[in-house]
Amino acid sequence: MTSNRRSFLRFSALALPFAQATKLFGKTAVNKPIIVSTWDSGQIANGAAWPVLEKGGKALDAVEQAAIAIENDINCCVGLGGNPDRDGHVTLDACIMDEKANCGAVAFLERIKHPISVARKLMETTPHVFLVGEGAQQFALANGFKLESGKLSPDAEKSYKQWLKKAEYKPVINIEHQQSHPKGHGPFAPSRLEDGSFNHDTMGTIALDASGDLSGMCTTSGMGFKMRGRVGDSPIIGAGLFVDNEVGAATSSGQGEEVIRVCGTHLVVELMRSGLTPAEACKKAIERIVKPNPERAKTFQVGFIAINKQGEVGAYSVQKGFNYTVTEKGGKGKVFNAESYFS
Ligand code: SD4
Repeated sequence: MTSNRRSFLRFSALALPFAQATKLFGKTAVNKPIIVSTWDSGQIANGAAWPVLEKGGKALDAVEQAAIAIENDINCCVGLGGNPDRDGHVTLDACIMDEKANCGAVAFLERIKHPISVARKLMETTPHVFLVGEGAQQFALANGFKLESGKLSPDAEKSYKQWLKKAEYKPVINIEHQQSHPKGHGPFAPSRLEDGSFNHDTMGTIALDASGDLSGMCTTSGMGFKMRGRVGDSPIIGAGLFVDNEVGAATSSGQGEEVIRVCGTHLVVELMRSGLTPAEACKKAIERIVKPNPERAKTFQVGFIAINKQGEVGAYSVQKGFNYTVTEKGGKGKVFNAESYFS
């Protein structure tokens, strides 16, 4: 269910924190458990995670369940059903972080269905934080993850064929001439897809559990038709996801390069540490992204969502159209439109 914009504005996260902590007998009541995911497809993620939180389970387990559910779903932008890179391969990026600053990440991972669980395995069984490409795949196989076929989903295959035609990109053939091609190293991942929508729908989820602990995850197939080997913000701790159990958590979706440039989610959490509400922190971080080149910022989308230790939620994006799903008491996910820099 999508809330209409006007009714949302009355409860605008900027005017009033969405899940405002209430004062009870002089004490601030913490709004928990609560889970927030990017986009309205966050309904799928939150729906799978809520049973964990509802039973008093850990935020870490809840966010992993959120990721698994969306990685199982066939959609443009998460999991093996997502759009491929420009050479026709789906490559997955994901990361996870818990309340003790433990974290794990994988990037450029091929033919493994649940990158989030590989990231968690890495976090829990090795001293490392980040594995990429072939090494990440080897680690997954060594830990019992199955090697999938590598076949594109029917939707992704269709979109890829259309994109190939339009971009006039000839994968593999003559790849050695790419540098002298008029397009240089391009074509690059388009900001927008054929239907005009922005080229992303990454799933980021952050949760506060009944014990008051925070965790988060971010999982994506990255920008469709990206250059082979390109990695965005999603698997990078501090860019696509950051959790600090003393302060709050944040995650992002959108054009990853812009988030990496400002260490986006780390910035959001540090702004909350300095006293800003989640909504104010997301807004300030978006302003930092826009500021160096407001004209260029008109061409891309970035959205942040954040939660603090009180269970207050906020979001903000560069362009309108970014929404997010909040699930709390009662377990029914509600979708909200984020305020944006450009209207
Ligand atoms: C990236 N942030 O790779 C991701 C894009 C996205 O669905 O949102 N993908 O830059």
